[in-house]
Amino acid sequence: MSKYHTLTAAGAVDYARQYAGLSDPQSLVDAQEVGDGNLNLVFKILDSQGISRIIVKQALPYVRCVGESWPLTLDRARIEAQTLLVHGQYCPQHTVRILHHDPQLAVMIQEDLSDHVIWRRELLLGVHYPQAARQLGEYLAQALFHTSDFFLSAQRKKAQVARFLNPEMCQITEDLFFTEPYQIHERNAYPPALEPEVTALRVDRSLNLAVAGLKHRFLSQAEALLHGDIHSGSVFVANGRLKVIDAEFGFYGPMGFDIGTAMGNLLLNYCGLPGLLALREAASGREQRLRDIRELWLAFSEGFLALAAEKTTDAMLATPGYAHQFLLGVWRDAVGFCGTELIRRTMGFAHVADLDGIGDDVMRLDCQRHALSMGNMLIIAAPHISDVDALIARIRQNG
Ligand code: SR1
Ligand code: MG
Repeated sequence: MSKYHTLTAAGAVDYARQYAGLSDPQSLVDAQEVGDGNLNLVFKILDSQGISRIIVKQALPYVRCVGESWPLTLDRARIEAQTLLVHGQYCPQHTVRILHHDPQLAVMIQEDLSDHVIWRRELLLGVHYPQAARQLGEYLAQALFHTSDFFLSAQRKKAQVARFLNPEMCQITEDLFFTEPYQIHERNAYPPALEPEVTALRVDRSLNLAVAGLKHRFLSQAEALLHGDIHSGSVFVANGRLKVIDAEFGFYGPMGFDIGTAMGNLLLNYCGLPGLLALREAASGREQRLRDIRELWLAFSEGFLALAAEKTTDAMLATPGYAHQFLLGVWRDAVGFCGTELIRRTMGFAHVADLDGIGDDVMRLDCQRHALSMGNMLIIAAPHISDVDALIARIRQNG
C-alpha cells in the first residue's frame, strides 16, 4: 500500500525534524504553508524565534490551482528532486540545495532561501539585479552541457533519458504551450476584447506550421536534462546571488526550450512594464530587460562553448566548430520557444502577473496585444534572427 498522505503543518515539522539533518532538530517548532504556485504544498519550517530554517515541499496528486478534477502524477516530486540534484552537481552555486527526498511521500526538503526573493516579484517592482541574467545563463550552460551527449557517454546519457522520462508533466507543456493556444479550448483564458488577435493566431497557417515544428522538437529532441519550467517565478535572487528552484517539469528535451522560456519571461516583463511602472521607470526597465536577454544568451553560449572546448568526450562532437554549429540551432529554437511562452502566458491557461497584474484595463489590453504580436513575430522570424543583437533590434521594431 502506498505510504502517500498529504502532510499537515505539524506533520511537516515532524518530517523536517527527522530528515533535514539539522544538528538541533528540536528547535523546529512550527510550519507555515506558503505555496503560491500552481501545483504543490510548500511549508516554511520555523524555529522558536519564528525564523524559517528549512523548506518542506510536497507534490499533491492533482493540480493545486484547479483541484482534484485535474489529477497529476506524484512522480514529478522524484523528477524534481533528482533534476535539481543533477544540476546541483554541476552548478551548486545556482541550484537550490536538496537535503532529502522521498519519492513515495512525494516530499523533498530543501534549503531555506528566505534571504532571497522571487525574481518575478522584483521585476514587477522595477528592481534590478545586475548579475541575475548572467548567473541564469551560467546555470543553463553548466546544467545543459553536463547532461548532454557532449559530456556524457552515449550509454550513460541514454540511461539518464530513461530515468528522466516525465510524460505527464511534458503533456502539460505540450498542451499548454503548443496546442491549446492555437485551438478553441476551454482552458484558454483572455478578455473578450482580445478575440480578434486570438482568432488571428488560430487561423494563421504559417504560424501554426512554425509552432508544429517547435512542438515536434519539444516532443522528440532529447538533447539535455532541462529544468523544463524556467520562468522568473522559478528563480530566487539576492544581492549578487541566484538560485533556481522548482524543476518538476525536468526531462530530456531541446536545450532551446529552457533558454527560450527564460527569455520569454523577461520579454513578458518588457511588455508589461508600461502598465506596471511610471513612464521613465518603465522605459529604463525595458532597456534593462533587453540587456538581461543579451547577457543571458551570451553567458549561456560562451559558457557552453568553453565547456565544450575543454570537456567534450565524444571524438566527433569535439570536431572544431561543431559546438558552435550546434548552438546556432539552439539559438533558433530558443527564439521560437520564447515566442510560444509569450503567447501561452497571455491567452492560454497559465498567466503571469507581469500582464495580469496591470490595474488599468486599457493599458493591460495594450500590453497583452503587444505580447501576442511579439510572440507571433518571434515564432515566424526565428529562422532569420541570426544572433542576440538582431533579436534585440527586432524587439525594438515590434514596439
Ligand atoms: C497546470 S500547470 C500550469 C503551469 O504552471 C507551471 O508553472 C508551468 O508553467 C505550467 O505550464
Ligand atoms: Mg513551477
